[in-house]
Amino acid sequence: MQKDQLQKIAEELFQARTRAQPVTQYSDRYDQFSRSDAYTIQETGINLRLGCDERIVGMKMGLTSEAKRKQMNLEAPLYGVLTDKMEVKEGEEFQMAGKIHPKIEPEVAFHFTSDLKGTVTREEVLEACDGVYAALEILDSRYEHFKYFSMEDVISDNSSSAFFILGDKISDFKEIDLANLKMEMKANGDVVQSGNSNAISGDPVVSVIQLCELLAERDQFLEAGSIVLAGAATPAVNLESGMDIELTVEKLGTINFKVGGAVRSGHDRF
Ligand code: 0L1
Ligand code: MG
Repeated sequence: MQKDQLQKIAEELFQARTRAQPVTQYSDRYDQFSRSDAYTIQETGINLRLGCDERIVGMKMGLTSEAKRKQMNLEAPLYGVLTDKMEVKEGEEFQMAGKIHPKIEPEVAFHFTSDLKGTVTREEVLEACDGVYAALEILDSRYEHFKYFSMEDVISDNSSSAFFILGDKISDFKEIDLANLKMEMKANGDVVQSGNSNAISGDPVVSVIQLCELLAERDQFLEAGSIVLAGAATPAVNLESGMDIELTVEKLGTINFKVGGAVRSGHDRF
């Protein structure tokens, strides 16, 4: 794809997000749309956000569970970028107004104090990490009907990343088996999803290893200071105004938050 086409798509997706007006999928409109083009669009879109006073705070891995890949009919893990404006603090009310069709999913997250570059081992990931969290990711695709035709569509759209919420930082995690934690998400007191952290790439640490490999393919690395959302253990659930969401991850704790406001009318929910 030409450089100006990549820039145009990044700008359209940026506006789709800020105006809460979804766009149609690009892989249907452009013949030559490579994975590398898609990550370049993602980076261009993040640069647009940095120009609006946002700051990169970390990365997300997505499509790390078979259930999620099936739900979205996509074939491989991908990554996106997190900025400071995407963080919703626990206890804050999340507003549906200005969002398109948000969904929520239960995750595990890490915080790193050293760089991680290229092929890294499980031990190196744990050595670089100073804390683990129960986490929630709020996805909000900028595409109509929350539908894609390809991985390239999703990657260009920062892998549907919209917001995230972290629980308490658990610094004493070395004795915890991160690959076998029960996870349960409730909405208004009812269990809406339950799973195990082993659904996240078999082990959330493996998801970080995969992220480092994907970054290395673009001559990039995971920087010290980053938060990483390792991926969801279950399919995502549509968010509705008035919901009280609660996530409990065994040994990592519980997160609660409330959903307020109204979603823009006229958008289809997936
Ligand atoms: O797993 C995820 O974080 C989602 C990545 C993109 C696919 C989707 O929009 O659900
Ligand atoms: Mg996710």
